[in-house]
Amino acid sequence: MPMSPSTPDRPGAVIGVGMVGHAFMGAVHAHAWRSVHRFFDVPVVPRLTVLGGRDPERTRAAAARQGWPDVETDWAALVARDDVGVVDICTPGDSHCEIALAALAAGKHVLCEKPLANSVAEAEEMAAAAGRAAANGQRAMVGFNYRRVPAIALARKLVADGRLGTIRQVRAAYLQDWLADPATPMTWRLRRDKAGSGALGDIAAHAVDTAQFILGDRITGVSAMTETFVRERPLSGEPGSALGEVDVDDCAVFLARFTGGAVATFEATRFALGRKNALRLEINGSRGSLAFDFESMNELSFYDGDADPAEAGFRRILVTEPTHPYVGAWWPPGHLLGYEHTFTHEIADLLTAIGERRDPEPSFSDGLQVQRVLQAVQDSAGNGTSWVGVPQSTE
Ligand code: SOE
Repeated sequence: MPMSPSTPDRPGAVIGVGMVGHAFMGAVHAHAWRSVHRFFDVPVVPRLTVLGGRDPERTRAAAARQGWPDVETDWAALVARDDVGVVDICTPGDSHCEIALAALAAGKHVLCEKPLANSVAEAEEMAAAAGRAAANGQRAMVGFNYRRVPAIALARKLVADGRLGTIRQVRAAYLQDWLADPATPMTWRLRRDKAGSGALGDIAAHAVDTAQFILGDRITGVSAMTETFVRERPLSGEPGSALGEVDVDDCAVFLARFTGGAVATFEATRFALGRKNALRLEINGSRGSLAFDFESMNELSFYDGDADPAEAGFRRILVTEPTHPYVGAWWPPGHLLGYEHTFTHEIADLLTAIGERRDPEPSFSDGLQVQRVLQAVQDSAGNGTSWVGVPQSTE
């Protein structure tokens, strides 16, 4: 039976999920929607209802693989369906705003992949629409999944508990290498009209959200540099393919300040040969330090500055105890989690917020704030690294 988005907390409530987009992000989201209620005690059980995609054949094939009973080739038809209570947007950034606004207008809850939009103006519209829809019991969340790595959630707790003292410095880097070869063909991620920006929106956005999440603080300004190393790429993998222009950044490097006084460096690149998905953070406070690398995502290194200097040193915490964030729902200690679990956690948190009738985090307002940081980076890079303030939201 179709469920109204505003009445999700009946015992045994079921909510229909309509997902738009079925490539890498769609596949990992579908995995999470399929399994979340089998591990987490969520107040609303998701029912995979319909998959949206433009190409009928490819969408039907993806639906069969991912477990969707129905498909729509027009996202507007998917959003309008009565049996859809939550719309999950896994498309390139150029369609996030349009789909999210339509879904909110149709009374649905929304989960939208990151970055929230391709521009601050779009993100503002989305945050405003989500704010209005909240009064109708609708929830909107942006998918910054790395917040849901247990080690990252533990890092936030250690900072909040004061174990690091006053935070002074942050070193954040998101390093990948899948574009290092100039022969790698064009993709939508290398087109400004589709993706908004390059490494900046794709992966620096994660580093910004994750650092702000751990510190419980926001960036106030940046000084930035971006570079495009390979300005033309083959349009396809075929020999002799024509070349297309790359009009986004290949790497972004910037300094930042936080409202609480911490200073930070950020680096995002898809040219760091040998680094596959290394989201790295090192945080130094007056009482201790933390270090994390997603390529060893089940570990967090902690240096306790209060320890006897004779015995002090970075201590590797294996974040697999049932008392660690999210871990109790999974396997016994030492039985490691992976990338896909972060999405299951994200969706468990969204369903919990829906059931508890409160705004989920990160909200569309949080997504807008990250978008403002990305814009400040672009403005600064365009002005020869000048300092650019990040407007602080009043929402
Ligand atoms: C590609 O760089 C990508 O898939 C990002 O788009 C994701 O957000 C990140 O989690 C992994 O890398």
